[in-house]
Amino acid sequence: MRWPPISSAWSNTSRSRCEITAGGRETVYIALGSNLGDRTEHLRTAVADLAGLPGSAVIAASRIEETPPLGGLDQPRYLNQMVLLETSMEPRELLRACQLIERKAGRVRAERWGSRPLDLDIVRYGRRQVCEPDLVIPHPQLPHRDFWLREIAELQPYES
Ligand code: A4P
Ligand code: MG
Repeated sequence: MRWPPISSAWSNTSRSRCEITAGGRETVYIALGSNLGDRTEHLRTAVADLAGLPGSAVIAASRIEETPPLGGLDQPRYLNQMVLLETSMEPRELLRACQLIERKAGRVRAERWGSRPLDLDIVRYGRRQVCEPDLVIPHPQLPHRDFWLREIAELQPYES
């Protein structure tokens, strides 16, 4: 698939998407979603938690946008956001860390695509492709989620 143009705000830097950066770090897109509780606070805390992961830094973030729930379930609207993380964590290690951050936000896994205080999806991990029962990268929903593509196009440099 073709990627949307990189945001001009950080295309001037030496970084480009999906490259392996200095120190063996990779650039990773992580999608955040929340439709239960204090949605803004869940996203804010999650970005801070991602920034605090070992060997990791949040480089860019999109604005937060409200989206109608996908999946045909009767549930509240979502707040969604995309972040670009630079990390030396391996994909599976990063998945485990994301699941811990979800749990900290009070996430209990119930029905698929059900309401949740926090959902973290690894959308892309460098150029890596992973196809395992519990981890698929790039995320299979990427081509179907307009708001993810829009948020990737709108990434702005992140300052904590
Ligand atoms: N898993 C596999 N690949 C990945 C990956 N790349 N990133 C596995 C993260 N997890 C991955 O996920 C189920 C399993 O997917 C995990 O155990 C992990 O090993 P989950 O988060 O427990 O369940 P889920 O989120 O309900 O399912 P899934 O398939 O991840 O759905 P999505 O794509 O996360 O969609 N509507 C709006 N407007 N905005 C949303 O953000 N999100 C969903 C959930 C539904 N509707 C939405 C939104
Ligand atoms: Mg998910």
